[in-house]
Amino acid sequence: EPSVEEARFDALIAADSRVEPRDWMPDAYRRTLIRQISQHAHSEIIGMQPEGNWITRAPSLKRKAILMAKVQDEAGHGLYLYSAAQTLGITRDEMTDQLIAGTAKYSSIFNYPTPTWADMGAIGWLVDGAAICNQVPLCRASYGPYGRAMVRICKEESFHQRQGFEILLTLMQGTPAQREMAQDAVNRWYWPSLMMFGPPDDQSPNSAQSTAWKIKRFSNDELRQRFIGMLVPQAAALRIELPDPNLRWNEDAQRYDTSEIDWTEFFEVLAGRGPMNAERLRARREAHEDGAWVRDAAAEYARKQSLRAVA
Ligand code: FAQ
Repeated sequence: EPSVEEARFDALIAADSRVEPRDWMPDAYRRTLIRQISQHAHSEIIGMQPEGNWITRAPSLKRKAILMAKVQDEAGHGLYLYSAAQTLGITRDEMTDQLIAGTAKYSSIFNYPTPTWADMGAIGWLVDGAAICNQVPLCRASYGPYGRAMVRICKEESFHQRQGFEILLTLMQGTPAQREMAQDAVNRWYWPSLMMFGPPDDQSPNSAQSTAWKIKRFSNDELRQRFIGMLVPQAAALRIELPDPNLRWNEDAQRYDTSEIDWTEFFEVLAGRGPMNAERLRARREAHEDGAWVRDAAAEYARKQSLRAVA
């Protein structure tokens, strides 16, 4: 026999209504949301690094201004998401400590290097493209603060994806060396971008419960398929090749056939052994330490303001 609160929670979920911070919720629902939202926030913050790497070397003033705006948007996304997670009872400090200590997960995709300018195009097109496919359904996630944060984030991701596409388009209309650079970047980012959707459905321990709670609306493999379907015509427009010789539409199965994803690589990256994991954490720790004086100054300012309020 469920308690009155539990029955009310179940009814909210069944009615496709929103759960709000002050509503009663099962502990496991709260924990799952803290896990997913904090991982998502960390991804945005760590995700500033691969592109931040090119701000000083963008090929024109206009490209530099666009890239700076994009990287700032990512910081903003991280902040909305940390705020959404805080409504569930975890503090920003706790989340930061977990990230700095290396115990928190963040998206596998940000553990790959960005050796060329074309990587800025491939990240926008593929990484932001995958982020949109995954996050549009999250706008309807059952937890109110998360779903609402997603609405604005998705609008900004759409702009990010267009700017990536446009970088690649410009390169593909350039010299043979520029076309080669664009193709090489897509070759390197394509498979990791497919891994962003998470493990295959039969190896996804959280999916069943998160779907029942209407946090997830589609499975990892369904969203991966939807993403491939979005890429195929765009790749044709770019005249760029997706690096999978077995990629073709299967009319009978009504899905794309693909080569096998290298899940060993995915799990290696999750275990901290991707090409850039150590460097990403090192840079994050250093930035946190370098920012200590800002936090101290802000705390001191708040202390003085509160004294003034009393006086
Ligand atoms: N990387 O049972 P499931 C962006 C973990 S977009 C690392 O299927 P779930 C925008 C998973 O956490 C990127 N870990 O898990 C941007 C779980 O581990 P746990 C961020 C992964 O949660 C663009 C375990 O594997 N987006 O930042 C990954 O039901 C450009 C088992 O997996 C989001 O976070 C992975 N790829 O489904 C920024 C979206 N995949 O926690 C800058 C929100 C799975 O049990 C530049 N998150 N794992 O220890 C989600 O939609 C879900 O959490 C999934 C995973 C779909 C990622």
